Amino acid sequence: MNIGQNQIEKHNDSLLTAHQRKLAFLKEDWAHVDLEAVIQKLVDFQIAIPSWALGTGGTRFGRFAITGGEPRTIEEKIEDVGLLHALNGASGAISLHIPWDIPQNAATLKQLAAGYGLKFDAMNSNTFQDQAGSAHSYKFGSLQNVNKAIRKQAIEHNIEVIKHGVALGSDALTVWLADGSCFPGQLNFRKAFENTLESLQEIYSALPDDWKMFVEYKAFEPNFYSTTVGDWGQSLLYASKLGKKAYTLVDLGHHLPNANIEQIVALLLMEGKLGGFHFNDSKYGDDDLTAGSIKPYQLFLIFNELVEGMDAKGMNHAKDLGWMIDASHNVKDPLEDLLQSVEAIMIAYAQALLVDRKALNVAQDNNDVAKAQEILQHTFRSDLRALVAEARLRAGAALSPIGLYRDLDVRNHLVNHRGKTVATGL
Ligand code: PSV
Ligand code: MN
Ligand code: MN
Repeated sequence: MNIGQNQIEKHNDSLLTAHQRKLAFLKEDWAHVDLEAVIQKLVDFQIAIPSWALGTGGTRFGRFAITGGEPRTIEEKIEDVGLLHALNGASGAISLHIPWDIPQNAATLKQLAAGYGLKFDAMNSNTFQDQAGSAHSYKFGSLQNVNKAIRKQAIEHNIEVIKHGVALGSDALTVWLADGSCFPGQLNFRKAFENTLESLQEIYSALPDDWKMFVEYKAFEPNFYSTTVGDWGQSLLYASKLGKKAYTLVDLGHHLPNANIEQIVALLLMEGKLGGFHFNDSKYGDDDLTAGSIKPYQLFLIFNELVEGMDAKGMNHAKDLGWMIDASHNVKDPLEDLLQSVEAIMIAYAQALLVDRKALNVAQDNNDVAKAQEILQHTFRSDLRALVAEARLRAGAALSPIGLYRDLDVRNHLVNHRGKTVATGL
């Protein structure tokens, strides 16, 4: 299904007067700020959609698929991200997970994606599940495994993923390892680290010069005693030892409860070792809920550090880090959920762009704690949705992406076309 420009224009016309009223109010309220520059930054900002989030998620207790129409092939996954991008103008990339996705004809896929204005974002490898027909099992880890042949299989898989990525025009590999142990004594931590580092070094040496490697960390699950890339310190250690193409990837759901993620982000950025994000939200663990649905203030505080740190280093907000969603949805239409995540991320970014940074610096230098808090909460509590909507309007997208998605009955079109299919993946 394609959403036509005329359908978007008709939708926008019906909402334009109300939108302009809200925007005019914001322009008056923020007259002292260059709002045009802020809107342009919002237009430029793109958030990659993971191919595995386009189908209904589940838990180990079961999966309740939506009414159907889930993508059956990579082509249909690209089509879904194309729909999202047409609706919000901010989802201009897809992130693939191998072998959940098997990109057979890269040139055709590239062409298809380009037709929707999409690029291929970071490629993800999978050494956390055994695949049918593979020689070795990852039951006791992949890159850390005590068995060299198993490590080799995992290394080769990652190199294969890089090759797929090169053919598709991607420029990053995300390595997330389930490696770790479930019981004390199971693993020699030092040897596990050394094996993992050695394996990562082999993968790193297969990385093209203009590629990045993102080392994703996670505190727990599926291993529940130790994880071999368990926190940002361990990820940073691997990334530093690997070299300048290796970075830490922060998945918001991968921390122990109440971790100060914004501080982690600030320090990684300071060290030039922050690679990118997997956005999601959580109440308890790696819940993979809609970004901003539980802790929107945390999301804003993270973006506040990002804007501050990236500006201090003269970095390009849109290009210099990897922005990805990593979410799952057990009870919502995945496409609606993804639209909500992108909206929440854009709002947090807009809020961070509007923080009165000079005043904040002065408050910090004077130890004026109350003032510093006032400054942050002033933008956090400002309703900036019209700014984000204006960015969408200028990008040729919809003022209300979910509104248009529902008005056009997109899900039913997909069901009619694809049937009651359930996507592959988690
Ligand atoms: C692991 O929990 C993770 O966050 C990694 O990024 C995986 O690749 C992804 O989820 C798979 O769902
Ligand atoms: Mn992740
Ligand atoms: Mn995760």
